[in-house]
Amino acid sequence: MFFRKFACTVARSHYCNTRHFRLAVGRELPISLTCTIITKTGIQNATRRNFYTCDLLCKRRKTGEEKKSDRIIEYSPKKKKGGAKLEGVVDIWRHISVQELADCLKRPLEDVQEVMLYVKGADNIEPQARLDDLKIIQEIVNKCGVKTRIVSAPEVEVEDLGDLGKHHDVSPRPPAPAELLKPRPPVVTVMGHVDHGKTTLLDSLRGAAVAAGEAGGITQHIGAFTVKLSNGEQVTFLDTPGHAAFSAMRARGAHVTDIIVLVVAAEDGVMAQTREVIQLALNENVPIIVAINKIDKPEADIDKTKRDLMQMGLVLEDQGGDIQAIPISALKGTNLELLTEAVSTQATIMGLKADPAGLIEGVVVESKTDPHRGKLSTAIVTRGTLRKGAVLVSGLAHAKVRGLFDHNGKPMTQAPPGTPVEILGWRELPLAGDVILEVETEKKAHSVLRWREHEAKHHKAEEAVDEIRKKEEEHLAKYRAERDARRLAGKFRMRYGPREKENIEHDDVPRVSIIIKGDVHGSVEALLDVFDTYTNNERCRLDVVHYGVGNVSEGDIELAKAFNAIVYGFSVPAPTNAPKEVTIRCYDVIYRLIDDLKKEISSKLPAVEVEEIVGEANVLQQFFINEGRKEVPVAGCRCVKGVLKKAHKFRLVRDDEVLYEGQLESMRHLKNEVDSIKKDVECGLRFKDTKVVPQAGDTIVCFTTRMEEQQTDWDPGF
Ligand SMILES: Nc1nc2c(ncn2[C@@H]2O[C@H](COP(=O)(O)OP(=O)(O)OP(=O)(O)O)[C@@H](O)[C@H]2O)c(=O)[nH]1
Ligand SMILES: [Mg+2]
Repeated sequence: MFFRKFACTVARSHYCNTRHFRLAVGRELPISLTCTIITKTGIQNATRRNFYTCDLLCKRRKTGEEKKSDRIIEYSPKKKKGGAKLEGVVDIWRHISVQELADCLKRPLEDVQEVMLYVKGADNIEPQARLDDLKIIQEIVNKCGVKTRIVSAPEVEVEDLGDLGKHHDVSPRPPAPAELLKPRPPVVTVMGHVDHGKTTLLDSLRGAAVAAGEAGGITQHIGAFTVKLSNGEQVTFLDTPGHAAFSAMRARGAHVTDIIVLVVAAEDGVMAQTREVIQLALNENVPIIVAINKIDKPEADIDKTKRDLMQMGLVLEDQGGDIQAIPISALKGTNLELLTEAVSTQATIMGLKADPAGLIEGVVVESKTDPHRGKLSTAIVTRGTLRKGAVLVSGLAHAKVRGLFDHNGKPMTQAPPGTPVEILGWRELPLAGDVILEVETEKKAHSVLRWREHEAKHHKAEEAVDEIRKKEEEHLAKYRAERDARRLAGKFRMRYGPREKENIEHDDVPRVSIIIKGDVHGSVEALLDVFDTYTNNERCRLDVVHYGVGNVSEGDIELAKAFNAIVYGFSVPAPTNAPKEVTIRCYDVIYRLIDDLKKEISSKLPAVEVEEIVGEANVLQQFFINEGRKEVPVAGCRCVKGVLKKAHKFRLVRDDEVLYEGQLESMRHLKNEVDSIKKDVECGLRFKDTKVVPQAGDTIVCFTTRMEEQQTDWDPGF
């Protein structure tokens, strides 16, 4: 019985190990017998083979004395690692912090940190340091004499984090005491309608020629630079685009500025974007100085421009108000000194000062990814003095400043308040318009970002819940209304069979999928704003699969392949090694990109049948002719417009109602069958359908049809 059991055990385990051998020896069984039993009990050959080839069989034979001695089989219990007995269990999770681990273990933090010194890989013993490796966490806990249980990270209560947030987020410092404030250069934003001469004005002020080199002759980026005026004062100027597509950039310009110089071309007067700027200035409560430009042009009308401005609610100095309007010629340099004087005076009146000490504060004007230098942002420092090595936080991005540059790309050692500066060293790309705050250490920056990410996630989750609730309510209301309507109509009944699909994913609506890559954040934002004006999704869907700042990457190309999307690059170079099956189109001018997209959308629209009227005839008389045994009706007509062609289609109209549309059977002039009838010529027309009986007074229209490509009616507003 025992042998049978033993053999079965061996068979079940499908291998022969030391323990079985020991068992056999322990029971004083000869190995050969064990094998016989195994054979009898029908163990597979493979098992037997294993049994015979077991390494223990190769041991030397026992001596007679050895055989006589009692053999004791010892099953030694598994050795415990570390030797210490583990008591109790604590829950651990991946990314647990050292402090959280100490709390779970109910041990002082110092104890845990001391234990960590003896654990390989647990190098960072800072209380907030996160432990990513579960094995290391287990080892720490075991070394503390406790067993572990792996659980998922507990949900962090928002209420708890509310308190934590006070320590983990940063906010601008309270206003500095008056004695610490020092005068700073004014930030002046030049704004106005497209082509009214903003960039030319700034070029004249700083002796540059930016306007001449702009793609498409329009400004498409917000630019920030310092200009030293002839009186020695420094002014920070921001140049903004005037094209309709860049309203977000203009709004940002108006937000960060102290003074707005509104450029209005004297030949055009107040235009759409002039109005937009005036509204922005009024909303942001920013003082305006008007520069009436292009006065050198013969068609310039300064008085009309002033009247236009008055109508917009600007009370100019001439009319007893406080807004200065200076007629200038940016191109010829006329009256530019008067304009700069006005800017200086306005800045002096405003008494612009800032605290140049302490942690810096600033605003991102623009941000971009440079293929060689990495992530960069142009910012204006509003408080403190920015130097290399500063740790900055902006939205969900942070930087350790590696370099500061002015608008010409020259390195700067420091950037005091009111200075525009290009910052190098961002780990993530900050968003244009976001506030920049300096923090003491990188550790602090990380904790701020973690907090903000958590806040953002929480906010998003809340929004999603609201959205879901709203959708649910809408759906329920719709369902109830439909159900009540069915009940009223007596159609309330059980429905059988599979339920109809509510969402048809692959509908027949044509689709244009696109990926957008732009040089700076502002231009991508401007493009997305333009796409928002597209509303014709029921005729052709416009799908923005992905967008981002920087050059077209391999990832973008892969995505384009997957979604069958077109990659549009804006002010970025086209990649040289792109596969042929992916369409990549790069543009430097926004309206050219949009025109191309419009063409693409139009090409997806199905062609429509277009009718072209060739000629028209009046029916003068109805008569019948005999054809075989049948009497068929014939219309005696006169062609009154164009020409009638037998091969084309004909339409019989009576009292504005179409009675028939189709081909002719016969077209006769006098007795002859003809192919066409000219204007003022009489003829007899017989339709193919003999049931159609024309009457005197009817109109017969001859027309052709052709398929014509449709054009999208998308109007992006420019
Ligand atoms: N005659 C004359 N032409 C001017 C003057 N100022 C600008 N221009 C011309 O107007 C055109 C547009 O000038 P820009 O400076 O590019 O205009 P802008 O307002 O910067 O245009 P956007 O930035 O695209 O909105 C250029 O051809 C300039 O040479 C001026 O005072 N007199
Ligand atoms: Mg410009």
